[in-house]
Order: sequence, then structure tokens, then C-alpha cells
Amino acid sequence: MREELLNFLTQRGTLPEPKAIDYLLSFENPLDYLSSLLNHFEEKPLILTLEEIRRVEAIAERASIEAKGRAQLKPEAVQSKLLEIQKEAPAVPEHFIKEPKEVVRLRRRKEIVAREYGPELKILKDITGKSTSRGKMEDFQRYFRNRFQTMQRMLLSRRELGGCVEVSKAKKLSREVCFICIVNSVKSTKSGHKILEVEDETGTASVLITKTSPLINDWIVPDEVVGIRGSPGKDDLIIAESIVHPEVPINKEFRKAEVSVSAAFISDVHVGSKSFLEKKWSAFSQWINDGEDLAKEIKYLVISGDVVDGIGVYPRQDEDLLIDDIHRQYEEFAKLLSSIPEWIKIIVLPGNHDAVRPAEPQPAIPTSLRNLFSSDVIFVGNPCYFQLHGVEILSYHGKSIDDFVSTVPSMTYSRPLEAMKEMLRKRHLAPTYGGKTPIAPEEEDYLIIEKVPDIFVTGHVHGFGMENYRGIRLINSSAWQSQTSYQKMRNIDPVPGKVPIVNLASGEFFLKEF
Ligand code: D5M
Ligand code: FE
Ligand code: ZN
Repeated sequence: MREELLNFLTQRGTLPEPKAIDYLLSFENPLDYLSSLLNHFEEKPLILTLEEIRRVEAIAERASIEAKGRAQLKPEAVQSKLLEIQKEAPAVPEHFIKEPKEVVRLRRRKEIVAREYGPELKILKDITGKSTSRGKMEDFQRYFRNRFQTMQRMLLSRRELGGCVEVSKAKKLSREVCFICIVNSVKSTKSGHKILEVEDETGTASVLITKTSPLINDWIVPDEVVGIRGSPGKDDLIIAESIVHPEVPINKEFRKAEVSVSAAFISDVHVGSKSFLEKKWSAFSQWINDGEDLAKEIKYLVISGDVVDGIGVYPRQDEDLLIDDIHRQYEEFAKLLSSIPEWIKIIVLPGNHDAVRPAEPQPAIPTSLRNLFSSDVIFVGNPCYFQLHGVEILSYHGKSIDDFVSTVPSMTYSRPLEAMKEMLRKRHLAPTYGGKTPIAPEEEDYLIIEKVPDIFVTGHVHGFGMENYRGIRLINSSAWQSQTSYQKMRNIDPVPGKVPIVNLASGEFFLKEF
């Protein structure tokens, strides 16, 4: 019942004090009692304290005696009471980040939907503060063991992989076999076949994919974990008949928020670069402050990395920099964020240009830099799995798209969502170790997509895309930088100034362009 009460209230945007819940639980029908009490509030309380309940009870009682009708509270009375509550700094469940200031604003500009509801943000998975990697040999063994075991568990739930055996046993059997393995290498033979060297905890094996098999177009990448069904061939080779990826379900239902608020997604601001698109940013900032209805619902702004251009990220970067001091770049970025309306919660991830270790998972930018920002800005790691108003979001800067583009022939920088679909299929954000994406061997593999998100967002490629894929909203969130000489050299055509927006109650997509 405690849970039910808590859910009932939080879904309405009200946070109860534990004492208030205890009191309500002393009634025979706590939910009914609470509902009848809530009728006596003129305005929805953001924080429900025991004191407030008592006060409203007294009013309700008086009202029922005096008027024998519905209790009416004067807005001023509620206002002053709420201000009092604010001063008391009530106990708030840890995972909620609240802004009691909202209470006061609520009444002045009711037309801004996002202002009426406090933020509900819960971080579900983030490396920040939890890194144990020292980059030693043992760390790598531990990391890959964790990757294999976690992905093996995920694959074992697949029906096609029933009756799987260990690799050492599979090699000895003379019938069709099935096993789960990590791919050590993928090689093409002169005659156009492919050979995978694979391994599990019991041994290694060589798997042949013939050039006539439909599997030849399934781009297996080193270090991914797959299930293989095959039959014994010549020279100890196992001939692959099917390859099973962990995949995502065909149609996942969107976890809907109770209230009609939205999240906007941007990335790659590259503050400090000569090619930062200041005019586009100003137009965005102006729109979000006094814009149309679409802007009024925006409660969250998720910024998926490369917030500044950084220093020494690529050769001769100094020639492209307008601000050549990292601290000043973040100061400038903080200034840009200070013009975003205060009712919008901003979530900032780092990318490969930010001032944190490049190896993924990357922790949030250091406290010394965070101090430059208002406390309303939340800094998280890359990747980060979090919940906004109940909707689950996986945000990843997207460095590994470089690896997909350079190893899988069908992948291009102009279609980043294709690489994201491949990540979902492999249930891993950066499967290959030793490519363009540096990986830190943490105790646990933070790059595995263990839970299927409602929204999956990346940045990095300075492109753009939004698509509903198997019930998951896929987004690549553009950029605020024009083409640099480095990108020109690599034929990368940026698509800047686009802001994809998802309504968290309906899952609907919107796009605003600047
Ligand atoms: O990435 C900006 C663009 O440059 C993006 O499209 C990817 C591309 N890029 C970045 N790093 C590399 C490497 N190492 N190889 C190939 N392409 C790359 P940004 O992270 O903003 O510099
Ligand atoms: Fe970038
Ligand atoms: Zn990047």
C-alpha cells in the first residue's frame, strides 16, 4: 500500500514526506482518504507534509460544517503555506531532483506546461564515481569475462539457442551443435569465405561462413558475443548455419509519462571552436525561452557530449580554436546554458572532445568544471541510462559509430541510425576493443545494452536522424558546429541546428530546425 500511495502521488507530481505516508496508512482505505483530501486543495501540492494534511483536514471539516459543500481554499493561503513548506526543506526520496522554486512560478505563467511539473529524474546506470579500472591485464580479463557472462545470460533467453553446449564440447561432437561465444577475430579468405575465431571459457574454435551462405552479409565484428548453430566440417572447422544476436524485441511498448512534458535532444555544441554556430544557438535559445507550444512542454534538455571543442583532440586543432583554454570554454558553455529557462532540467554527458578520460565509459566532467554551472545542470557519464518522468533513456555520445563506419561496408556517417540499430542488435554500444573507440576495462561492462530503452540517443557524427525502430525512439542529435577542415578532409557533411523533441507522455516525435 505504501508503494501504491507513493505512486499515486508521484504520478500527480506530488512528493510525500515519509511521515505523511505513515499517517495516511493509519486509515482503513488510505487511497480513498487521500483522494477525498486532495479535493480540498485548490492547487496541487508539490510536497505533501503531515502538517499540510492536518491543515487541510481542519479546513475540510470546517467547510463541511459551515457550507456542507466543497471546501474552497483561498489561493493566497495555499501560496503562503507552500512557501513555508519550501523553507522547511522537506525530505524528498533520493532519486527525485526537485525544484521547490517551481511552486511559486506555477501561478504566474500557467501556460508553460513544463513549469507546472517538477522534474522527475532517476539515474539508472552511470560509471561516474564507480570506476575501478587501472588498465592492468587482470582488469581486461575481468572485463571480458563480465561481458561474456552478461551477454551469454541475455542470449540464453533466446529460444533458438536451446540445447547449447560449451565450445570445447561442440568441437568434439559429430552432429549439429550450438554454442555461445565471443568472437576473437573475423578474417576473409582468398576465395571469399569468412573465418571466425571464437572462444568461450572452455576453449577456442574456428567457424566457417561460406561465401554462398546468407550469413556472409551479417557483419560480425571482433569482440561481439553471439550464438552459433553449425555442423562439423573439414579440418576441425565448424560450418555456421545460423548466427543469433541478442537483438531487441520486435515491438516494445513505450513507457508513457503521466503528464505531457517533453525532452529535447542536442549534442556537439563544440563551444570554443571557430566554427561554433553562435547565431543558430541564439535562435534556439530565443525559441526555447518565448517560443511556441512545442517549447512550452520541454522539461528536459539532454546534451549528449562534445559540449566544448577541447584542446589537443586532433592534430593542429589550435588553428581552429577561438578559445584555446579549456576552463574558458566551459565558462562560455555555462553562459550559454544560463539562458535556457530555469524550469528545464539540463542533463550533460561528456564526449570525446570533453575534459574527461577518452576511454569509455567516461565519467561526468570533473567537479572543478561543474562548479561553473548552475546547480540545475546535472552532469552524468557517457553512456548514461536514466529515467525522465518514468520514460527510460539511453544516451551515448556515439564514438563507436566511427568503428561501425570503418568496418561495416553498408554503414555511412550520413545514416547514423543504421549503426545504432546494429548496436541494438548486438546489444552493445561499442563491441570492438582496439578500434577507434578506447574502452576502459571496468569491473562491469557499462557498454552492454542490458535494458531496452524507450529512447536511444547518440550524437558525435554531427548528422541527424530520428526514427521509431521496434518501439524505440532512435535519435541522432545533430550539432552546433559547421564543417571543420578536418571533417572536410574526411568528407563528413554536418547537419547542424536540428532539435529533435520527444513528448514523454505519447512518445511522439517533433523536430525544430534552426
Ligand atoms: O566528430 C566529428 C566528426 O568527425 C564525426 O562525424 C566523426 C568524425 N570523426 C571523429 N573522430 C574520428 C576518427 N578518429 N576517425 C574518423 N572519423 C572521426 P568529433 O568527435 O566532433 O570530432
Ligand atoms: Fe562532435
Ligand atoms: Zn564526438
